Amino acid sequence: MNRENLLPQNDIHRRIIHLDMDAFYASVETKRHPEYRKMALIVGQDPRKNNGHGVVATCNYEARKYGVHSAMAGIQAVRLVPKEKLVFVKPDFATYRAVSAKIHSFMHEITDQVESVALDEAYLDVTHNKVGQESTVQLALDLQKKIRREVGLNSSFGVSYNKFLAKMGSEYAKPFGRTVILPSEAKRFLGMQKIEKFPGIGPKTQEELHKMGVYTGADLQKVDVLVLLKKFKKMGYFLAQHARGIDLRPVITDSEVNRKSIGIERTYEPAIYSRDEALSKMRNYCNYLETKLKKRNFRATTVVLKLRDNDFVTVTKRRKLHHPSDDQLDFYDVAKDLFDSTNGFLEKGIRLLGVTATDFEKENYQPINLFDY
Ligand code: TTP
Ligand code: MG
Ligand code: MG
Repeated sequence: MNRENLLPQNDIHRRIIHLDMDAFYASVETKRHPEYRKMALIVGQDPRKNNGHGVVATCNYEARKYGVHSAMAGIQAVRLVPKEKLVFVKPDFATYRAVSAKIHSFMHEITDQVESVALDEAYLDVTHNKVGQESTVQLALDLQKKIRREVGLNSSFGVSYNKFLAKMGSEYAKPFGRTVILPSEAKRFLGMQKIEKFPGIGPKTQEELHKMGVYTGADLQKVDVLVLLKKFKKMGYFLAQHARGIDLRPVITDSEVNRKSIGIERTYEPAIYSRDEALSKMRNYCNYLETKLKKRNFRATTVVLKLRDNDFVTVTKRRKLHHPSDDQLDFYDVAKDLFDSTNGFLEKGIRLLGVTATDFEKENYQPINLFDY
């Protein structure tokens, strides 16, 4: 068996931008207080005025030179930075939210396929965009320029064919970074990265990987998929994909979050004539659906299969699950049964294939899941 078959097929046809503001809160504060421009500015309570309490929310790049970083105890920052260079500013979330809203409005001028990850960061799927710009890089540059012009702040972006690579890209050349990772360059780019830079690899996994002699993406690329699966279970599955530049997670728009069903469909040209090929696509879809549902803490009770043949004959078939689920295997079992209960599609050729999970039941507790990232 070719072990690469364990992994989903790569999709290199999307155009994704990840944009992240540089030292976001700190930059907003520097703009408001230009007199602090040359200082090491920390956003957070000043521990010297607060009985030693306080945490660094973020700091400017001047402070980072001294080793200060987000989530560090404020008191430690006081030890690291010379007194005359250090300034603390209390966070002002109302302003950060307002600036964030403005930045988002610029993004929505380009596309509504915007997924906010935090106040200062979002993914944009610009495969189809409102401005009809062919060049993704130009779109990203224009957005970066507009943010700088209109709100006076710097950002960094990554451009690639999936979220994982776009995010790696925006981190890569911070601050004021502009990184483009083409499909042909992905493997080499990832090979160069330390595994600490891979989003989703926590300190424990890093340690385990180091024990296996894995320090870089190139090392990770050499580890057999089965070894990763056995050792890290589901996380290993994602590690193997990421090392190869595979990430099928869609951009989930903020409005979609409230939608009542989640589905994915694709058209095929040439059409699909093989059952195995159709089932393999469906397996990828179900994997997608699981990720999307888990992210929102939803479980579906119904699966819908959609097929269209070369004569544009379309059917949708739906079936209830035995129990509410967010498990791709449950979706796949039902989708496969539904598929096998149709007639004539493979002979005619399938030009559209889709699977939807619907009739949600929201879990009222949030299980801690290491694989949600
Ligand atoms: P980040 O984008 O992680 O950091 P940043 O924008 O300050 O710096 P960078 O140039 O490296 O992107 O986080 C965005 C904002 O979220 C940050 O300005 C402050 C806030 N934040 C916290 O409050 N606590 C944290 O632990 C982190 C990481 C961020
Ligand atoms: Mg940032
Ligand atoms: Mg961020």
